[in-house]
Amino acid sequence: MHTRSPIAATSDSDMDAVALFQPARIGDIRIANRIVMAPLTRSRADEPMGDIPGSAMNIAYYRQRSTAGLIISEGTQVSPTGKGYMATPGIYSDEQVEGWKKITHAVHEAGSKIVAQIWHVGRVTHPDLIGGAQPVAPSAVQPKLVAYTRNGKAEIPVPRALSIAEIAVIVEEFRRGAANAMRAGFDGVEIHGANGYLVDQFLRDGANQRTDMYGGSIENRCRFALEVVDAVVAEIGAGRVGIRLSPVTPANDLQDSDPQALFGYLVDALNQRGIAFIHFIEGATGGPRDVPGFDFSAARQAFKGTYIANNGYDREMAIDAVKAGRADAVAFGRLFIANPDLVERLKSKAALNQANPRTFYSPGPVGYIDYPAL
Ligand code: 8OZ
Repeated sequence: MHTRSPIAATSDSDMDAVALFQPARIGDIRIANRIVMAPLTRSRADEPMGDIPGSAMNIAYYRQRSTAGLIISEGTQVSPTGKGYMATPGIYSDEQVEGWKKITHAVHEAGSKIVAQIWHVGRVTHPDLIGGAQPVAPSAVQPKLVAYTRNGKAEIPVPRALSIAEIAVIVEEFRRGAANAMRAGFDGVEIHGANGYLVDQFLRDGANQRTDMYGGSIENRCRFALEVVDAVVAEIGAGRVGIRLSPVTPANDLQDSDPQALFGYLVDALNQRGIAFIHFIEGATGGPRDVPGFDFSAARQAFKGTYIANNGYDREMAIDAVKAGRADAVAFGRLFIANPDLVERLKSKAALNQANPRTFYSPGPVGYIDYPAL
């Protein structure tokens, strides 16, 4: 007799029955499986021409990975001063939109979906990366970080605190980034609210020492994030908007005194806005998962939209998380760098290529489009 128990469904013979490999819907976006390619900075845009994506190599890279149910693009800055690394692509100029069009077209042709990660680094940059300007932030609090620029390694300076008028301009830049993303053929956007960049700098009290309506109370520290969300939602609709959050990561020298209260409030506020997804980095970005301070399963229960889980997942963890309902989808970063056909490899339990960190941010095709498929 042939029965289909959940146990049998996880055996290699019947992978299509495993929830991780089944179709789903993220807001208004239909996805072919619940495997998500995480946003990955690769520093291979055309910097001299104006941080433009869409070279043949960029197109090949995304096309190769288009069996993911959803691709989240590398972080794409919403303005020239929102840039924190060499050769990251922007989404503020018409030339950048034209470049992104080639990528979204290739991804759609291959049957996948792609959202743009819209990004402003705030204080995590250096004047050499932003035309000589002083980096901006909620408050003049210097992170202990170095930047890599054309002139080598350099200490990141003290940022300048944004005025209220300047904050409104940046909210509009995010709105324009979302509008440009739709013009470029993306299926939606992910607001980069994680890893110590500008949105996160407003959220967490390690960087936000403001005494106006954007600082102090949790409500005030969430104001910028929610203004960005509201502007983007007004522009493209809540069903195509997500946000990435990292409540407990120490990445980019940012901390908070009470992540549970802060991000608990934020999740409730995002719920009210009906956005499509929250993409949670569970733990320290690219590091340990068991960092105290925030209850991810409570957030999963509280949030009505799609919960995308990320950070250190392997095949078994991902299958189990989706099967048990701890996540709706799972995002993989490093595994997608090294395995263009990750979905097929996870289905067939094939061996995985290992990513080479030395080529994560190096120019050129090596370590970018030359990882072998099965
Ligand atoms: C690694 C290198 C450069 C950027 C992030 C966008 O931490 C990044 C990033 C990661 O979210």
